[in-house]
Amino acid sequence: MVETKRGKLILIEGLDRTGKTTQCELISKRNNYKYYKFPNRETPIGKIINSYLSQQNYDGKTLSDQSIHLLFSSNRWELQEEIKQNLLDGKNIILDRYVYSGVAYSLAKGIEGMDYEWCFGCDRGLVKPDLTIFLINTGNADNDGFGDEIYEKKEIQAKVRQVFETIFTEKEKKEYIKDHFKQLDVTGLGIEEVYEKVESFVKEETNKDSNRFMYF
Ligand code: DGP
Repeated sequence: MVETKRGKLILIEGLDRTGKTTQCELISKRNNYKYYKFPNRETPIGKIINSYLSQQNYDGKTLSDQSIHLLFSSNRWELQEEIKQNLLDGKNIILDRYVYSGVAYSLAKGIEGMDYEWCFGCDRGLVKPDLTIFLINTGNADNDGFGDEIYEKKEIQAKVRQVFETIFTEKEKKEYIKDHFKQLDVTGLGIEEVYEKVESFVKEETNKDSNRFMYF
């Protein structure tokens, strides 16, 4: 019996408004990748997250920082079996945000007791991407293009950015960064220019043999 080659798990991470969703959709459409966006706002937990982000029924007062952190993580766990099964069935997957956003947005709040280990703890055991592409944009330092969601503020984005950088330069394992991580500065680039680079990273990874799953 021929064993099915498992699919690749590729993640695009970055701050708000760096073009992650556009790039994920293009990769999905043009390379036949299955697309998962986190938070997934359609699940029961996702609906609470959406309500928190858009500051409707929940906000920072009615839902504690710890609770919302755990809900974001649960949202990833809700879809974990489905993601793993798709990979085992040989399907390639592109992820729009995942564990690193979970850690970065919560850590940026600077809440006592919510340190890196705490923030990271509930995501331990999730399948780790074969490749993480981190998009940075040094051009959107003002509020242009930000909507009304809870984190879409200049000061918060600046802190999140610092935390992302700390994660990728200090916290994540050096072997992972060397073999499974690419940073891409998209400042001033058009959609197709960014796509060309993202696609080259994706293709390079797709051509590598799939090995055993890695886990956070
Ligand atoms: P998006 O749909 O990609 O625009 O993400 C919605 C917002 O939620 C965005 O400001 C980033 C934030 N976010 C995404 N994932 C997480 C997470 O796991 N934890 C926290 N605290 N925030 C997150």
